[in-house]
Amino acid sequence: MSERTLVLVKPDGVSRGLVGEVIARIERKGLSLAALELRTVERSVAEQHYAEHAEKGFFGDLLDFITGGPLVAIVVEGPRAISAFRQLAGGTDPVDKATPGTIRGDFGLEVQFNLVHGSDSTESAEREIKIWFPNL
Ligand code: RTP
Ligand code: MG
Repeated sequence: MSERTLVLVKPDGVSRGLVGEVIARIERKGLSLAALELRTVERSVAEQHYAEHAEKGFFGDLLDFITGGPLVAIVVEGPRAISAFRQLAGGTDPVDKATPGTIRGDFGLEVQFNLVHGSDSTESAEREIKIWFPNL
């Protein structure tokens, strides 16, 4: 059964020229792209997207970072797409959690600059796709 997940190549991934690398890994895994857009988002969109972290100490920094430059928002589709992309991304901390062979493990050093986002559940995916692609 096919499902959809919301992927972001965060501003650090875009500025480092890793958009093609991330998309290649998604495609090589066998997943497909259902929508894709390069955009710079307003704070309100980032606040909605990361609402679950509103009380965290890093929330302000996270919003500054996500709104600080263009990012690429992608709807990725395929069998178990949500878990499959989380596996490609690797753990949140690129050094302590993500292993080599994952996007974060191969290209990241700091938890804030961890290159990609992927929805963490079917509920999150549905909620996030509505925020980023309301017409899909
Ligand atoms: P994401 O939502 O971006 O896919 O990442 P995730 O599920 O692996 O991690 P999550 O716990 O949802 O955290 C969201 C993002 O917040 C930033 N973060 N900074 N400074 C810090 O301690 C800290 N902790 C988290 C990261 O960019 C993380 O991806
Ligand atoms: Mg998350």
